Amino acid sequence: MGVLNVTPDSFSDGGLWLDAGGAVAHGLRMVEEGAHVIDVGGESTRPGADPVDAEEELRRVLPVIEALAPHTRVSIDTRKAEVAEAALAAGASLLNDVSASLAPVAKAAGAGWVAMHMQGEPRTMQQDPTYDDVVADVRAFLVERAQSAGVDEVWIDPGIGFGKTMEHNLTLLSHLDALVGTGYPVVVGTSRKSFLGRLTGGAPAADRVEASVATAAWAMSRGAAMVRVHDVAPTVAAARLLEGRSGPSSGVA
Ligand code: HH2
Repeated sequence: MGVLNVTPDSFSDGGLWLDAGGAVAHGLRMVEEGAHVIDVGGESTRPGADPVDAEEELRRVLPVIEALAPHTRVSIDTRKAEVAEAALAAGASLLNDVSASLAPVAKAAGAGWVAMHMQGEPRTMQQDPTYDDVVADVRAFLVERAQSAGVDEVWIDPGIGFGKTMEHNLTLLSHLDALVGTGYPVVVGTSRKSFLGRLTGGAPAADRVEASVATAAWAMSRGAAMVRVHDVAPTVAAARLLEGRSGPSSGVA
C-alpha cells in the first residue's frame, strides 16, 4: 500500500502532493514500482495535527481518486463518514479507517475495510498512552471491531504510533503473531514514523527509509499481509527477497 497524502501538513510528505496532477503522477509512479493499493488521504493524523473539515478534505482527495481508480485499487484514509462515502462512490474500494468506526459505510458501499487501533485522538494521543497489556488490549479491540463489522473484507492494523510509546510500538511489532493468529489479514504502517527516527539517532523523516524498509520486511516476515509505505520501490524489493527466500524453489534453509 503506497501512501499518498494530499495535505499541507503530513509529517513526511506534507505539501509535496497538494496539486492534484502531481499527486496522481506520484500515485501512478508507486503503482509502477509495485504498489497494489494507493492510500489517498486528505487529513493528517500525525500527533498534534489540526482537524480539517469535510468539504476541504473532499476537495483534496476526490480528483485524485477519480484519476487513479481506473489504474489501481484505491483506498481512502479518512475518519469522516461523509468523506468515506463520497470517496467510495468516486472509485475507491477500500476504506482505511484509523478510527475503526466506519464499518457501516464500508458495508453499505460493498467496500473493504481496514480497522486500525488508536488510543485517544491525534491531537492528544501521544501525551500519556497507557495499556494493561498493549498486545492483548490491541488484539481484543481489533477482534471485537472486526467481528461486529458485518463487512466481507476486513483487515486489522495495530496502529503503530497512534497513542503508543516507542516501547508499545516495538512490543506490538515483536508480537505480530498475536494479530496474525486471529485469521484476519494484518496491515502494518511503520513508514518513516518518529520512533524510527529515535531509534536511528534522530534521523529526519526523509532519512528513515532503511529503517522503514527493515521494519516492513520484519512485519511481512512475521505474516503481515500488507504494509503501508512511502518508499514503494525498496519495500517491493524487500518483499521479493523474502518471497524468494521462503519460496518453494529456493532450497535455502
Ligand atoms: N498511519 C498513518 C496514517 N494512516 N493508516 C493505517 N491503516 N495504518 C497506519 O499506520 C497509518 C494510517 C500516519 O502516517 P502518514 O499518512 O504518513 O502521515 P499523516 O497522518 O501525517 O498524513
